[in-house]
Amino acid sequence: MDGARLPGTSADDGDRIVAHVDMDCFYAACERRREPALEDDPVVVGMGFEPGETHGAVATASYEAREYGVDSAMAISAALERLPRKVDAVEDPALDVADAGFYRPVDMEYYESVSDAVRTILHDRAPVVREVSIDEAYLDVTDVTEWDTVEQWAARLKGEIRSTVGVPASVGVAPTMSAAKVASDRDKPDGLVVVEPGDVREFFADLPVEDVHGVGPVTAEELGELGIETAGELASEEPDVLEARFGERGLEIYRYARGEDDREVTPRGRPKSLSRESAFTEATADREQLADRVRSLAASVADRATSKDALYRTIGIKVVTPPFDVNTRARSLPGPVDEPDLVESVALDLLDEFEGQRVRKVGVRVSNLSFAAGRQASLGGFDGADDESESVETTAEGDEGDPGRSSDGQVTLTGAPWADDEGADDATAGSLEGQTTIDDFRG
Ligand code: TTP
Ligand code: MG
Repeated sequence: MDGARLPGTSADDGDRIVAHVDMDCFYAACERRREPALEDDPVVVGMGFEPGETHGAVATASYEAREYGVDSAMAISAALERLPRKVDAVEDPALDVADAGFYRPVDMEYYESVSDAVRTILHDRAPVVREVSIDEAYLDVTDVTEWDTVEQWAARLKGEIRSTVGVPASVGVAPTMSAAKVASDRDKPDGLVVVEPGDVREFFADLPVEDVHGVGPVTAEELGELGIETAGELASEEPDVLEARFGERGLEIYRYARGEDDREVTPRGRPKSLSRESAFTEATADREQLADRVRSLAASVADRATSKDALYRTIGIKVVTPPFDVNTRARSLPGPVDEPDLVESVALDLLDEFEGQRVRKVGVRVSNLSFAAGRQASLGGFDGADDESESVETTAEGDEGDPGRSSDGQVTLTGAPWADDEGADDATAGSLEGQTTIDDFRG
């Protein structure tokens, strides 16, 4: 990948091979699985819908139904205007049966069972799986395939899902989670798109800004007002313009648009690290103000670790100084602990190095996590319900490398900025600073 890199980020994009699997028109595909006669016809699945009725909303529509303009979230009544029911078309000479579809009510229990079957295959085939919704998951497949064989690998995975479970999937493969997600969407249905390391920035360039991770409809509209329509334009905007308009989040979407995404695929409930960070309205060098903020972040992180039964061996801070310099410092302990006081004292100690410097943002992080035996964090289901909050805590590893040793045998780490997974750390900043919104952040 070309373009500027943040200090400490990996120089090699090819580090990880990430696959994103997203099932095609999932609920409709499930309906077809148990009712094969629906195979080539338009199928609409309605939420709050009952056969013969016109109320409810479209949960999903098969690709054939989408050609009639039927799509998720549309009222069933509106969908029926575009695509009448087969049964009605049979009886009404004014309607053409060929231009009519099948309408089915949502049956979550059944879809969950199909999802479970897909999930079993994903876990069989990939060492690291992160389920994000009923029909979507990220896989880290670095250890089971190579860049020059990953296309066949992914094709086999799709084939296995299709032949074993009987539903179609689209797969995107890329060196980052956000590129993999966009790639899986690129050639739907039954798609398979591989974005090789080095091609990520180019792959993003012509995409609409909405495709950039963290950019929802509201942000996209505001970017439009700045004349930014594509990810490529976002990637070449001046970062301070974006920061002035969107705060810290402007820098995040800027990085994502540049293909920079060091989030790591982690199984749900088992984060690699837990972190909290918080921005100041104005950069400050005030020692007490900084220490206060670090104390409250340390308490929050330690609390989080305790509630997850996580023990940590490394405690770190992140200090962002103007203009956008991200500094991380960390210290490793002789063994894993769950000691909130230690998180605070180590974090404050590490902060000392920045005495006198103006700081715009601070963060506290615990990493090198292990989980208390017998009290494992749940790996969760396929429903994605707690994904947002979980991703708040999931930050990239990558700063564990190349440690320098200090005299007392503890390890001091410096290096990579933390990934702000899902941008949700700003939600925390908001709760402390009372000013951040995450209105249009998508998972
Ligand atoms: P999606 O993966 O967004 O959609 P999809 O699988 O139907 O179609 P695509 O081929 O574009 O991936 O969502 C998965 C399921 O979630 C979908 O089948 C139905 C449900 N869903 C809703 O109930 N309401 C919605 O607004 C959306 C978008 C999805
Ligand atoms: Mg889908």
